[in-house]
Amino acid sequence: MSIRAVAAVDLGATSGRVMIGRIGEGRLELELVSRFPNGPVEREDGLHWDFGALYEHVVAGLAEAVRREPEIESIGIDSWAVDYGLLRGGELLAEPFHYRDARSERGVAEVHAIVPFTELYQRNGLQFLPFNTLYQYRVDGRIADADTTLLIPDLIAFLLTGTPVAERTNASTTGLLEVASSEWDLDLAERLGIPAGILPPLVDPGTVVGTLRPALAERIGKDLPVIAVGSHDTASAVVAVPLTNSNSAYISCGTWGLVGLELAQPRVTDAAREANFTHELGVDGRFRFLHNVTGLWLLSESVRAWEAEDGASIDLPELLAEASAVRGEIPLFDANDPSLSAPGDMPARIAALLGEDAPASRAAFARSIVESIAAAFADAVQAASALSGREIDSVHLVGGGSLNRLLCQATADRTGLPVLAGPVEATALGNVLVQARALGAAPATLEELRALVAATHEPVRYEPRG
Ligand code: LRH
Repeated sequence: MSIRAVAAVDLGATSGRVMIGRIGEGRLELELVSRFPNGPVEREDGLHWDFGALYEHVVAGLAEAVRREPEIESIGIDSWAVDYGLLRGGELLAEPFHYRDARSERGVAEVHAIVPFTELYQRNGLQFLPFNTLYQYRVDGRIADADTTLLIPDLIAFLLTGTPVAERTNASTTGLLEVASSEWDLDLAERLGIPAGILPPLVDPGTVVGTLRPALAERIGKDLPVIAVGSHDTASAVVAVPLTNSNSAYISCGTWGLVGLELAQPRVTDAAREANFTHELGVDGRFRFLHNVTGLWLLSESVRAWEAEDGASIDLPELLAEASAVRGEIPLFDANDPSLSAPGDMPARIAALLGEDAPASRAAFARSIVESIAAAFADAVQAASALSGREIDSVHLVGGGSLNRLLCQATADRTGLPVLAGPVEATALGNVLVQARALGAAPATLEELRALVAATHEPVRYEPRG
């Protein structure tokens, strides 16, 4: 067996990266090619993504990847969920909105007036998040002008190849996919005034979307196929959680903390709806039965506010080390409070929730944030266990949060379970694995793929302290 190489584009809400993945001879490795900042940009009509800049970074990163590794055989793209571009005649009609834009609130009220949430949940199995795509579509004035809608990774794949598709794991976050059939719910779309004709054909992870348009093949330096991966970043991350049995919960922790279990069959029950547990589609038709907890967004936005105040950058590891040394009662707040969703002065908004308990020092403040996130993680792990009837005996924590030792230990302490931390780049690894499998360069089952992750990226273990 030889070593095979692919390129993974992984776009998160706070940063994006292009990586080379190498697999074979028992190895699974990533090489970082480029990393670029991402985030909300304020425009006249609300919060958007700077999609033009993002796309340029992707193409430049791919060109650099091929320059470094001419043996690259394919490209896979994943990103955060729910956001989309509208196109007409192959042209983007407007810059995509950011899911944190306030316009979707109106969409929620309008959608629920037509289809009550209990019915929606029965149809799509999705937890309520005010930015689920269907709420955004409902208030998007340009939708009537569009002939196609594409979620962010599909939009990039389209710009690269010219083929419009909807990859299924991410399509499941729109709210327009039936949980029972994993097909578009055209009846629901029609009732909500969303033209069914703009929804592109669904494809499963592992499908070749197309090959690079000639101009892009020239710029990138090679004629390559784009392979659909679990294009929802969380779907790719879950592929690379080194789960060894079904009694482990997972937390994919970056901007968000996605806390839950993998299920073979959906559990669309009243209790799951009331606990706001979702059924996002996973790779190979699995269900990601999970709950969104506001994750490192609380910390990164606080740091951003403090840096603006100081006019200087903050050393995060140093701040976290000081936070670990804080002693005494740590005040907690609800990490999922809706007031913390929009960008802005995060410390002031958290202080408003904490009232007179709000800590005075930044270190104590950071500690409150981390402990509050961990407390919300623990509640969600417990809910996942109760709703599924599974005894949970360990928690895998992957993504950027796995490097945060304070968070990992606090999660172990508050769940009372061992936390197995890492890999930090689970999303990119899942992206690489699904491409490699499609190329015949990786084993067939998710269990075998995860065993390869476990063998090549040994997790760091945190035992709960009494
Ligand atoms: C994480 C994520 C999450 C979604 C949110 C919009 O990056 O994809 O799974 O709920 O972003």
